[in-house]
Amino acid sequence: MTTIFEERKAILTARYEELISRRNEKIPYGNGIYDRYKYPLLTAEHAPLIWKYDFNEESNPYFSERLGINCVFNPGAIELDGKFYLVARVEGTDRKSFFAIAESDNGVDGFRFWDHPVVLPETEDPDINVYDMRLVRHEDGFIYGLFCTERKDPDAPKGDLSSATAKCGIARTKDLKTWERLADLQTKSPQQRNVVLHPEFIEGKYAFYTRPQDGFIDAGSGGGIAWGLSDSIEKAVIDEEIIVDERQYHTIKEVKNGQGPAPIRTSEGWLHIAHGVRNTAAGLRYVLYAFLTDLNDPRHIIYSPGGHLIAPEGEERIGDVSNVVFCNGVIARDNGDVYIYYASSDTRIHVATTTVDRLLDYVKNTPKDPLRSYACVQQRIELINRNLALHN
Ligand code: M1P
Repeated sequence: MTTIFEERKAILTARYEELISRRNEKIPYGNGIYDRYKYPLLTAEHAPLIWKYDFNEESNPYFSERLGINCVFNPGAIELDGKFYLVARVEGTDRKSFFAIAESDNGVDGFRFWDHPVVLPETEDPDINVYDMRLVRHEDGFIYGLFCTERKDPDAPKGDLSSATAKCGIARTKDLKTWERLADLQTKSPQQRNVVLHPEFIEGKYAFYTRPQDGFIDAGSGGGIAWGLSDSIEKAVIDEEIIVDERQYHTIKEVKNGQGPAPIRTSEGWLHIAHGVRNTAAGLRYVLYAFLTDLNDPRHIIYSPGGHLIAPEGEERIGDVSNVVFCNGVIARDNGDVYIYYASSDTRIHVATTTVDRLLDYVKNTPKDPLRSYACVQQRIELINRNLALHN
């Protein structure tokens, strides 16, 4: 007679394999800028069963979950030897996040997690939570992972169990398997999230995109995406942060913004993907946007299209933190193909595919945000009139 353990194990294993081997489908008739796909690439269901279940029938006769996974989101991304790797933020049902690597041959489906999550060494001041790793292959020869390290605020009044501090943690690797932890980034700003390492030295120094913020959630007086240089990466210190991309009233980035992955080097400039946040009666809304900076001076914006590049759509709009898309991973291949890995509503991971040429066309030819309704109408009328003139 088949036991409950055997039956459940067989069914769940078969369902898992079916999910992992499901082919993805490009959704036809996109917006011309990028293509979306039918299925998310990674969800909590993609976590290997050996992460969650005790496979010993004696200690787990009902084949019950022992260590649940809540969601899988906000991945860093890198291509190594022709394979696509995501370092996903995996959140257990205990609310703690950790990093885990999933790999795929084609970047749009077949992502399978490695057996073991990343073992990220701690500093002397242990992280309580780590998340949102940006992977960067730096010209110094290392692959760096910059991430948010969160700890309880030591100055919080007694009884306040929510106040936290966010800093940028730094680790490096050559193979994604063994990680060396370096000192957390030091800046003058009280808190940092969304810190990204620029892939090249600038003036012989390590260059960082930062996001100064006054509090854990609020950017407060932090003006937007900033930039700073450090002599060292082992003990990185930024003395001065200058604003690269400012937050603005009544735009998609009124409340906050943050650099996404490290920018892509193109013949016409550094291509950036970032997130912008506005407030609504239903809470914060996170969208992605793009801009181009000068090849020789990556802190100087040369094209800044108005509006969002990607906003949450359909099921993407719903999840643990609804109405959010967030991107901290992109892969730009030598042939010009670009894979934008984004997460929706802090719950699951998707991909949008495009090319460097299409993105350059987008950033160069999409009008800037004119910042006023009247000016927006003028902008649209110009487009309409140019189109009508073509038919007369
Ligand atoms: O919940 C939405 C996002 O919130 C934070 O981003 P930001 O610092 O820009 O507000 C991050 O915690 C991110 O992980 C999360 O997806």
